[in-house]
Amino acid sequence: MPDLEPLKKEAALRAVALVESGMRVGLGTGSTAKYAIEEIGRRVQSGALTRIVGVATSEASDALAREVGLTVEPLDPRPLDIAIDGADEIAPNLDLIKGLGGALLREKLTEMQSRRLIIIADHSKLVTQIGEKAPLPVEIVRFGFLSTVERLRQIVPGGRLRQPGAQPYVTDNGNYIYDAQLRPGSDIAALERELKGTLGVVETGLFLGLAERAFVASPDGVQELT
Ligand code: ABF
Repeated sequence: MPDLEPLKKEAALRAVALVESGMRVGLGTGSTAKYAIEEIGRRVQSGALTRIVGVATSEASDALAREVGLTVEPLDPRPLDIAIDGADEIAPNLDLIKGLGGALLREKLTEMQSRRLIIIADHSKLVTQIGEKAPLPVEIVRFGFLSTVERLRQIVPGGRLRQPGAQPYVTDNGNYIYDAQLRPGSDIAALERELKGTLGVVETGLFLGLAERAFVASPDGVQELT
């Protein structure tokens, strides 16, 4: 398996090229988004980018952004100009599974307020249909979680609650994660509505119709999906 890290970084550079001075930027979570945060930091430190304000999608990306010298502010009602983030599955129409890293709620809250959502990933995330490779993370409140898990099992059987020791077991928001196994080809828009209407469910990792484009790294280079 070739080392995809340089290619993931190249995908991140392609996304960061869209960042302009004065922008409010959503800063994603994960190993690919890390390259984007580091590059934005380099460009701010060199003066190539000025007046950049970051809004982080996790405690980890907040810490990294501050480490590379970025100004970070909490999410407020002002729209973001652009958000750059990774994904766990990318369908041809840019529907996504995100949040296996546990940041799905803050990612969706942030990225729903961004004028542009740019996804960066390696080609292992590409799927023909959502549900082929990755489980769907569903964030649930801790109180009464066993009852919520039973309700979820009626909708998406075969899933399982993340156990102590899993990373992350508890999200930044103090909630638990149920990893649901989807049937490829199922109606994911209907599933999103059903899951979101389930008592105890906070959010799902389905990001449907939100991404503007994706830069996907592969041994053949970086392809741009729109
Ligand atoms: C975040 O980073 C999450 O939505 C997703 O789970 C994860 C992908 O991580 P990586 O880029 O390390 O594969 O975007």
